[in-house]
Amino acid sequence: MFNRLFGKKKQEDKTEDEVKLEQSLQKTRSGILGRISTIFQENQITDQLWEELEETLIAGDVGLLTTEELLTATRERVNQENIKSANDAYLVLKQEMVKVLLTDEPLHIDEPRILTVVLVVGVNGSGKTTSIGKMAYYYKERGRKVLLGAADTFRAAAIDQLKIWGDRAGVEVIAHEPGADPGAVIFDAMRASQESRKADLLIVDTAGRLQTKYNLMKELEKVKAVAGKQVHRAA
Ligand SMILES: Nc1nc2c(ncn2[C@@H]2O[C@H](COP(=O)(O)OP(=O)(O)OP(=O)(O)O)[C@@H](O)[C@H]2O)c(=O)[nH]1
Ligand SMILES: [Mg+2]
Repeated sequence: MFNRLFGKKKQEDKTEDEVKLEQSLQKTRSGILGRISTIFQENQITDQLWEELEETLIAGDVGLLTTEELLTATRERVNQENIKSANDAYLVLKQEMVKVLLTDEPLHIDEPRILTVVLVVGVNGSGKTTSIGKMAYYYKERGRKVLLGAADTFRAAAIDQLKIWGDRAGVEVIAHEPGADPGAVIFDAMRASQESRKADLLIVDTAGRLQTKYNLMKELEKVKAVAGKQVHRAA
């Protein structure tokens, strides 16, 4: 489709809209999932495909161990299930990726009257704040006393974004100023949950980060430690 739309036209003959669309498609194709999809579109199931996949996963910060796990599991299934088409192999890879993301450990969230803290972490733009808004509404509707903690003090407007979700769900947000120490925010949010607000579910928003950013990961450890000191369980 990409080639059909753009391949035959010279760059200077393209309209402004066509150039914009082409640029957006390039962006998708250059992301890790786009690159993986291209590998499976352009190759048969050969050693070269697996090598390119390995390089792409590692270059995309998936991590050595997880890359090896994914490759081994996908290749084994492709062999065992006698899969011949690269497209089917791609579906197997996707299933194996989902398995890596799923965890066997359930969230211990359904124990009323015990303060449960959910620390929401993840890479930038992965839907943390939106999910917190949905969770706040879901649990409030089910009778929990929910409080939100705005520990994403890094991104401008993150606090306001969480407050909008808090208003929608009808739950209070404990926040400091932008740039404040996230550890201090969670400390106050914990205290408010246990004392003045008597909440039984505290959901804490954090700034998005890649797992490769050492200092930001250290900061999360500290935030988790602050929470862990004061509660029965921090998830
Ligand atoms: N289609 C779809 N879009 C979503 C979903 N969840 C979040 N989004 C959108 O994804 C974008 C990022 O969502 P956020 O909730 O701000 O993500 P975040 O992880 O808090 O982002 P950072 O705080 O910047 O790391 C927003 O435009 C959301 O509307 C979802 O389940 N489906
Ligand atoms: Mg956010």
